[in-house]
Amino acid sequence: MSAGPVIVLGAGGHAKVVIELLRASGHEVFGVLDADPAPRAVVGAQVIGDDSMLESLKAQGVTCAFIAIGDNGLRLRLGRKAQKAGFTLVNAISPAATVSSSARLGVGIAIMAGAVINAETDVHDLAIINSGAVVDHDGLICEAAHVAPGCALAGDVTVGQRAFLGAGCSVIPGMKIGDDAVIGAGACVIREIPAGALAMGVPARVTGRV
Ligand code: JB3
Repeated sequence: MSAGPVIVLGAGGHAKVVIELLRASGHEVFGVLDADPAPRAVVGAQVIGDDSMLESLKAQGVTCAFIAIGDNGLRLRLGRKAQKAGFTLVNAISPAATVSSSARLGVGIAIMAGAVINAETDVHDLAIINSGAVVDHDGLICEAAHVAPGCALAGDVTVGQRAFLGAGCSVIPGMKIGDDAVIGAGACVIREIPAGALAMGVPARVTGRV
């Protein structure tokens, strides 16, 4: 069910996926705002300007927005800026994703094709659960975290705000990954990862700070 036309912020690769998700889930995509306002199409949606256009869009009856930018910190800032400007953040959830009826979702969330969100998991605002990623029961994905394609999070895993789990990493039950942490692609997390840490490998070891 569409909540009204949606303005998409960001015109890169992530936006291509998100625009297709929004359309597939029944939303009308009004257009795209990008830091590079050059007129161009993004999977058929038109770049119409930059973020300075947000106010004028409201006057045109556009009151919904989606922040389609992969940089977690920037996505969070832009999401809160859009909300402060009076926009409602919608979710972009693939019809080919599996989301438990007991899962609790915030707003501005992207859940791609093949993703699985299991029972009683919380996904907070502006998070990304990317293609084929699994977040099992009782998980907590904090705001603006990004779980990249093919990740496998067992039960009761916490991923902190703005944290990034690289493609294909796995996390054993009960692990906590701190805010702003970065986990390398293919890593296997078997111990807690502190906030702001860079960890990689099998098993994942902290190799530095982000
Ligand atoms: O890993 C996967 C499957 N996807 C990645 C995604 C989650 O993140 C993807 O491979 C990329 O790593 C990244 O996608 P994204 O964010 O589309 O990357 P990029 O191609 O750099 O596009 C970012 C867009 O945001 C660019 O077009 C910038 O001009 C634009 N941008 C930067 N700052 C902004 C702003 N747009 C607006 N509206 N406002 C800004 O402040």
